[in-house]
Formats: sequence, structure tokens, C-alpha cells
Amino acid sequence: MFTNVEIATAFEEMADLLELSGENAFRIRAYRNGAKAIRDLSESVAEMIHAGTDLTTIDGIGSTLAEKSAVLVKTGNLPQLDKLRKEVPPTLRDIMTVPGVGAKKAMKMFQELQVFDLATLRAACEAGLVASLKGFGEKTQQSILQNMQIAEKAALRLTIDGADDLVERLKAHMKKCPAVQRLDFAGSYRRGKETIGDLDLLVISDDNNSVMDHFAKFPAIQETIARGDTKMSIRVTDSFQVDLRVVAEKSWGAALQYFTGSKEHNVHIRGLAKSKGMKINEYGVFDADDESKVLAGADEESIYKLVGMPWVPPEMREDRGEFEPTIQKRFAKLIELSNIRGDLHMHTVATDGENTILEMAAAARSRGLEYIAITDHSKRVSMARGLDETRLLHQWEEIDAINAKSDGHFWIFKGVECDILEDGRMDIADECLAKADWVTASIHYGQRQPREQITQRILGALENPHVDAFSHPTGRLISRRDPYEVDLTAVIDAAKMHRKFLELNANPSRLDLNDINTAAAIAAGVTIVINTDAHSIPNLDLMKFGITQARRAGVVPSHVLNTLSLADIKKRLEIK
Ligand code: DGT
Ligand code: CA
Ligand code: CA
Ligand code: ZN
Repeated sequence: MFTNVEIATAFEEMADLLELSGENAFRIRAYRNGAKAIRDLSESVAEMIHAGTDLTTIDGIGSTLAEKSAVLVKTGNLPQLDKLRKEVPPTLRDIMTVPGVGAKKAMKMFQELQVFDLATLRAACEAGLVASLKGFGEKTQQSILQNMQIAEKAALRLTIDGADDLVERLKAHMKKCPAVQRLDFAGSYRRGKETIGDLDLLVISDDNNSVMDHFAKFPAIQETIARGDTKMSIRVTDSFQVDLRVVAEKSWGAALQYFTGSKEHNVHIRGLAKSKGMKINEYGVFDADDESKVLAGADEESIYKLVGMPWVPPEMREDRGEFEPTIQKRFAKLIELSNIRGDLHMHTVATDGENTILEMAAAARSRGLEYIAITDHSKRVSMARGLDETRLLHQWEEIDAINAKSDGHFWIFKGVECDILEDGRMDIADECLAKADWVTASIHYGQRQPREQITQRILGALENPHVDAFSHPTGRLISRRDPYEVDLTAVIDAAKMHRKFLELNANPSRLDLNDINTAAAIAAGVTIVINTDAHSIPNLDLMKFGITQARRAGVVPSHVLNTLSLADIKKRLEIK
């Protein structure tokens, strides 16, 4: 059965390959829009097809894509895609992930220089061949080389949402195997890292062969890399590796602890064990003088207890403070998704969102939230039809009217995501900002300014009495764009001084602030706010990724503004 993600992935590949082969923009856009629509859909497209539902009722799906989806789901492949793959090397798509290299440049380099993947691109740049191509030049070659590093990293690791999706599919598949008694994912995935190099699947079973045979039948498998008695590695779609280890029940805790890592955390744990006369490995904890004496192994808790410390939440196993008693006090209280009471950053159809205020409010409420802030873009973000003062005031009247009918258990705050302009001024006039409940400032333009200039712009915004928060503070896009140059310590200090909130943006391609910066912010006494920045209803579910990142920073509910109840946040923000 095809998942929506798999169908969307096929359409995205179609779009890329069509673009490379010079197809017209309309057809390409149809595939991209369709892919996005299917990716964001909560119902299963495959199920809809089996039930005979007309797919063209889905926004963004026309009759061509509806028909292609049906072919894909019913036959397992798309003849057009197979044909394209023979005409255009699919690895050319990797080249298109290099920022600044589009389909035209990729195709030209393929035709003129036989560049067909990242490795041959690098070689051609280093040999100076790219610079000599018509329309390229030395400068283009230089920037391609620089941007390739970003693309190479992206090609190697999955972002947390991609990994999450693959994990769900692997779980569903492996649970169908009767020989599997218990399973869990260890490694960086269990630690909640923002990108995942490979997945580490642990299984309890006394029938290793049956488990491995079943693993080999995972639908998205590309190849088996290696298979031994207890360990097997496979490659799944897009060359991503999954390691399977089959362990005995009595070693489950030891294996889980060992393969969760991090390596640095484990080195520290092994040192502690050694100093107490014990030896620790993936099979258990043993008496160092007599290794036949097994002291622990079945569960993680007793392993940590033996080395003299509380069980460590996996997100904190990075050897970054988890061995200090003051940090250990937070372990039991680390923030959870259920602590979140509201979401203070989201967009609507007024700018680049896909849903109305009422739809976003209803969806948030059905997810158990008590309040949201509508924070559409300000006018500088013209690409998203950002709001000017007049449209903003109009939107806030609309929100007033909705709130007037509230039963008191849900509230919409009148907000705006106000751009900090290139010259440091706020994009919206102060007298208008003064009427908002919630102003979150952002930088979308002038991201290449020098560190001093960007920092000053942010400090200026934090001094503005109408500004409440600063969104996605470093502007990075994971694996796509580096953070802008900014003195974050100065930003954190200013936020503390002016009692402003710093955002941990939960979108898995942002996660900004990151774990380390979030830890620095709370250590300085700054309250953070964890927001989805939703542009559609399904985006509201991205909150969980922000929570994971916050847990990695040792965040507890009292560090986070939007764990407050509706009554308390109104008091805190002085909203009547
Ligand atoms: P990744 O896959 O790059 O996102 O990061 P991890 O942390 O999942 O790394 P991986 O898959 O190589 O190994 C999983 C865990 O297994 C790792 O976090 C710690 C443990 N481990 C693997 N190899 C070693 C090793 O040589 N020494 C120690 N102490 N631990 C290891
Ligand atoms: Ca791993
Ligand atoms: Ca691994
Ligand atoms: Zn936003």
C-alpha cells in the first residue's frame, strides 16, 4: 500500500525530471502542487482510490494527476516516470539541490561537461571547467563549490520529519512479523536530533532469521547491504540506511542504552562504570573482576542506577550537562507536548497561509489548545501579500468579532509577524503595533548584512515597546541555508533585559532556536515560546518537533510562555 508521502515523492521526482528535460512550466507546476497537496492530506490517497473516491475533489489535484495516482497505487509504478529516468539521469536532481543551480544550469553542465551527480560536479568545478562555460564564469563556479557543502550534507541525512515518517512505516511493517517480541528505534532518532544519519532498529526475538527475512521484505527496500547473525543493514528509498540488531530479552536495556548513544554520553557512562569496578557493553553491566557476574542488562533504569545516576531522557544524552545534579533535577519535568496550551505564530489566507482564521482556530481547538495568535506577514513580504496597516486593522476587527462570540474557553490573539526592515525600522507603524495583542518580529530580508548590522537591527526591535517576541532568531533552514551572522549572546541579553520572548520555531526545517541556543536562552533567564509557524491546518501538528528540540535543551514547562493557561497568559501579556 502506497503512503501519501511515497506518492508525493514520485510526483516530485516527475516534476524535477520534467524540468530537467525542458518541459513547460504549467505541467511541472501541476506535479509540484499535486505533490504538496497529497503530502499535506490527512486522508490516505491509496484508500480513497480503493474506495472509488474522485481524487479531483482534492484541492491541487486535476484529472491527470488523479489518473497517475491511480496507476501508481494499483500497479506499483508510473511508466512515464520510468521513461524519464532513462532519458535524464535521476542523479541530476542532486545537482539541483545545490542552492543557485536550477534545471537549466544542471542540464547545460550535463550536456557540455558530462556532469551528472555531486561528485562529477565537484570535479568539474575544481578543474575550472564550469567557469569556462558560457553564462557561468569564475564567480558562479566559486559559489557552486561553496553551496555544494550544504547540498552534500543534505544528501546524507534525513530531517526529523522525514525520519519520523520512515520510522512509522518500518514499525508498521515489522510489527506484522510474529517473531518480533519488542522493537524500538535507538540512535540519533531516539535522541531527537534534528537530522538523522541512519536509523538503528532494535528488536527482541529468539528467531533472528525470521526477523531478518521479514525486514528484507520492507516495501521501500533498495538493497541489503549486509546480513549477519544478529545484525543486518539495508538501504531504503533515496539511499537511506537502516541498521537492524536482534537482541535477547536479557540484554534489551543494555543494547538500547548502547545504541542510543551518543558516543560521547556512552564514553562518560563507561568511565563512571569503570570507576565503580564495573564493565559495561551492549550486552549488560558486569563485575569487572568476574565477568560472569551479570549486574544489569534487561532495562535501562537499572544500568543508570548502577553507575549512580537517574535514568537520562534520550534527548539529553549528548554529554552536555546531563551528568550535573542541577540539570538532573529537570529530567522528570522535561516539557511534553501535553504541556502546550497555545500556539502564537501562524498564517492565514490573508497572506501565504492556506486556511482562514476560523479554520485555524477550530483546528487548534480540536487539538486541545486554548488560544492562538494569528500572525500574518507584514507588507514588506510582498511575495506573500503581506498586510499593511489598513488590512491588519481590518483583520483584527474580524478577530474581535469572532472572540465576541467566544464561550470563554478559546481565544484568538490579534497578532502580526512584523518584518524588521533592512534599515532597522519596523515594517508596521508603531500606532498600529500598539493595537496588537502579540507582535513577533522577524528578519526575512537583508540576511547577508554584516553581523554588527543584523545584530543592531534585532536589538532595535527588542527595544520597541510594542514587540513581544523575536521569531526564528537565526534564520537558518536546516540543510538548505546557514544561519545569518548574528551575535546571539547580545540578542539573548537584550531579550532578558526587555523581558521579550525568543521563539523556538517548531517547523522541522527551521528548529530555530536550536537546542544549544535554546539552552543558552533559558540559562540566561529568557522565557521561550514554542510555535509552529503553521501555514496550514496540518502544520499545527509540527509542534511535537519543537518539543523534542526543547527537551534536548533541558526545557521544563516554566521556561515556556505558551504552557500558561489562557487566563495566565492574558495576565502575563497584559491583555484585557
Ligand atoms: P547518526 O546515525 O549519524 O544520526 O548518529 P547516531 O548517534 O545514531 O550514530 P550511529 O548510528 O553511528 O550509532 C548509533 C549509536 O551506537 C551511537 O549513538 C552510539 C553507539 N555506537 C556506535 N558505534 C559506537 C562506538 O564505536 N563506540 C561507542 N561507544 N558507541 C558506539
Ligand atoms: Ca543512527
Ligand atoms: Ca547506525
Ligand atoms: Zn511566520
